[in-house]
Amino acid sequence: MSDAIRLYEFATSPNCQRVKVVLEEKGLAYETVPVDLRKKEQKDPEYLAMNPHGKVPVLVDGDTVLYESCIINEYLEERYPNPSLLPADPSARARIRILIDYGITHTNDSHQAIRAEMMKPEGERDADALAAAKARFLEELQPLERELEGRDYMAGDFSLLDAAHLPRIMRHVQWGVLPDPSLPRLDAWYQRMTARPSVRALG
Ligand SMILES: N[C@@H](CCC(=O)N[C@@H](CS)C(=O)NCC(=O)O)C(=O)O
Repeated sequence: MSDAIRLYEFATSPNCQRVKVVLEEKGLAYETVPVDLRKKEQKDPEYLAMNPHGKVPVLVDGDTVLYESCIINEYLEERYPNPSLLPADPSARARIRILIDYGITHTNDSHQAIRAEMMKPEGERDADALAAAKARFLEELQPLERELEGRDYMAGDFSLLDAAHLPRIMRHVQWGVLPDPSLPRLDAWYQRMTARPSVRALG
């Protein structure tokens, strides 16, 4: 195997896409190693030796073996600071981390409830449960909508914050949950994001 950065991924995994966007934005040379989640390859002993949680992604950079997508992205930012995807000011960085945590952690229950319904065949979905989860999810996106007031990206310039949120938002666009009239700035942001080469590279 070459010395290039390796990303162990399942191509449609949002957690992998989050890292891929950052690798692309930074113009880093990397190769992807497919891990077939359907075959449970993420639970193979050799894979568990890299990530004891048995999940994708894993990033290997020389002797460094990392898991957890947001932590991988922080590593990439520190190891390869140009172009920078975090502002210099520690307060602004902390604010970005709060919003990353908010978007991923605090919208997770409603996201998972929508996902659970969308994974069912259409005729078997619980319409009431789906509607309730959608309403909650849309409401929980309002803080991100507010961040976008007068801004092209969530922290002004494109940052790890946008990369963190893109994959989940993308899923909800595919499911028809988004766009929603209550979140017009988020829709404009999404259009901007999907025009970026790093996002187009996701395929
Ligand atoms: N917090 C982890 C979550 C990773 C995760 O849940 N990955 C999913 C795919 S999106 C996975 O590997 N699922 C397979 C499994 O849990 O067995 C991260 O951000 O990297």
